[in-house]
Amino acid sequence: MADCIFCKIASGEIPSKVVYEDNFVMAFHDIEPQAPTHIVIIPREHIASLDHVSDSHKDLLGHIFLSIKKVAKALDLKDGYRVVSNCGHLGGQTVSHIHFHLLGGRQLQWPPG
Ligand code: IU
Repeated sequence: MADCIFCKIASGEIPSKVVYEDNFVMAFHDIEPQAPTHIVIIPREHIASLDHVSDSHKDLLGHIFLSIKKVAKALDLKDGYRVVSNCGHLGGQTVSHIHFHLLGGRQLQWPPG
């Protein structure tokens, strides 16, 4: 999508600190980390949010979660981590390209704010 910042990151047009990528997903360091490790995982395909996924995305969603696990292992988050997808305005989503936050490296609290 032309003016989507995460599409531009996925294409390499905007640089990012990539930790993992393949044909379907990209994982990069969040520019405003909320934990010692804060990675954003996105599909290369533009999907606006979790609310916009359909049956046709089942394989992709599975691939995203397997990639998250791979990244967590590569970054040695063996004591635990959190995966979050903010969806829509009240969910706190600020970038309209579906993404998953991988947070770790400190004791995370519950509930989130
Ligand atoms: P949110 O769930 O939509 O609020 O998450 C968007 C995240 O993307 C947020 O944590 C930003 O710091 C992060 N981010 C980024 O890493 N690089 C960018 O160029 C932009 C946002 I714009």
